[in-house]
Amino acid sequence: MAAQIPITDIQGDILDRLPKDCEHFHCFHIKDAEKFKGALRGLLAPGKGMGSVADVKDVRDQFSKRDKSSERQEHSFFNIGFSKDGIDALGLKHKDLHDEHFSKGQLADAKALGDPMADKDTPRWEDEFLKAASEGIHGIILVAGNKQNVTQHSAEIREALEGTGAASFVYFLEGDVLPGKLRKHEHFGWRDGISQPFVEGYTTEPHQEGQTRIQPGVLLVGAKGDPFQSSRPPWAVGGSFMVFRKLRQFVPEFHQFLVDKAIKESGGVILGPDEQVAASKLLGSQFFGRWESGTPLEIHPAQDVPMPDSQINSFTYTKDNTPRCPYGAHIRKTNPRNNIPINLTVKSSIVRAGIPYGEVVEKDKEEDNQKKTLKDRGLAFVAYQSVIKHGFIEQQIAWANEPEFPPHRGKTPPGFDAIIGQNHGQERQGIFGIPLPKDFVQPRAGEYFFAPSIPALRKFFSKA
Ligand code: N7H
Repeated sequence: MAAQIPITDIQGDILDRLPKDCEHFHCFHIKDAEKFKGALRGLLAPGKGMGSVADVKDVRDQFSKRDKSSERQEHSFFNIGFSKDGIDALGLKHKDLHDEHFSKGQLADAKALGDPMADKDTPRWEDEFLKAASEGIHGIILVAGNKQNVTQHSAEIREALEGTGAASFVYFLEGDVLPGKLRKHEHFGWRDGISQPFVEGYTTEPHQEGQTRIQPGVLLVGAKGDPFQSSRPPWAVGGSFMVFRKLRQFVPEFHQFLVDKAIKESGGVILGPDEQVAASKLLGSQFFGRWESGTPLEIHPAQDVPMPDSQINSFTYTKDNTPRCPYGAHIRKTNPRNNIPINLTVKSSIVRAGIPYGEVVEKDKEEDNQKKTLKDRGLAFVAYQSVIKHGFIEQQIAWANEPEFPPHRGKTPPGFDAIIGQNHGQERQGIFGIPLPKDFVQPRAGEYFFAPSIPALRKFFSKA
């Protein structure tokens, strides 16, 4: 039996997410493989900020012990992943990973993912990213932590790679946690990043009843539970596939849609302003399966009763004709828990490590008044898994985009996932058969990367 991969060897974003107030995503193109390997070896030296799972744990332990009145501790870590072309550019063979989606790349998958298309082969992604993709995206560097440190750390890393002629930087995205009361929430206003799988041998917080319990090989290539454990090349062991997607959110339109719908669903009864807010919040929460505070509808279906984090993930689904949490709610679609045989839920689990990007919609300012998105904002979505087909692809195509999923009781099918379900930009039905006139989330960029273990980065991806 393979020994457990030590936490000092695994890149930190994969299991427990790099601690982040701010995160820079730098996509790069390798110009000179030998120079790149030399520069990367330098970046892997102690003190240069490569963050392992062990480093993340230390920072989190310090956070929890610190005097709450003091400033947040300054830190910054970086992690790195390679695309199929990047792996080949360094003299390894991406085909040895035996991952069909990684070998295709995300651009080629966009149509099957349901993305709106500009023509038969090209998704309606942003020009800047499509241009970078045509030049060749070989990898991504994530720099995460406290904003000031991230800015400085990013500049040092860019200098080490660009200044030496090893690589050029072809695409950049900055994510920032939302300010003030919206911290821990995403742009629609709902709390995010609550539910992650419980990883045997790694997760240190107590297991919550109902939380999906997985073997490490669902996330880590070559670890116990990886379905292709025996056929992975040595340079891949301890790594993970990272799905990166820039998902634009249409916030004023989403909120207006909820208000309009709530008024319509009231059956002609005139609602006062407070009732409108309450009705639209209920409907929005039914779309997510959680209230804005994160409380699951399965536990509190009628009102938002904030719960401690230690209990917020502790539930399974009842399979009734009139369920407490709609079958088509985002969290029931993407983690159906006991709604399907548990081995299937386990197999398709992912760790999500995204961060919002763009400014919040300000109340009573232009976008809020016009109920129209004028600025680019959304989620820099990041997910880790050992087999892309089992994780992200299953969740997006077979679950979110499949109106009959999950198995349900009652006459109305679950519908498309109202948050991320896609039908090439065409109208589709969400929960309760409600027609969704617009995609409130639209993909703008994306690629698949492989984030190797830290020893593999030293031995196979870099040299002195
Ligand atoms: Fe989703 N959101 O911030 O509004 N997501 N998600 N997601 N998502 C979840 O449980 C959101 C996206 C999953 O274990 C919550 O942490 C937004 C994609 C999974 O019970 C909220 C976008 C995929 C879960 C959001 C987006 C997933 C989950 C509830 C796009 C996969 C855990 C908080 C802009 C293909 C479910 C929480 C569980 C939860 C939001 C995208 C997957 C609020 C805005 C593309 C597995």
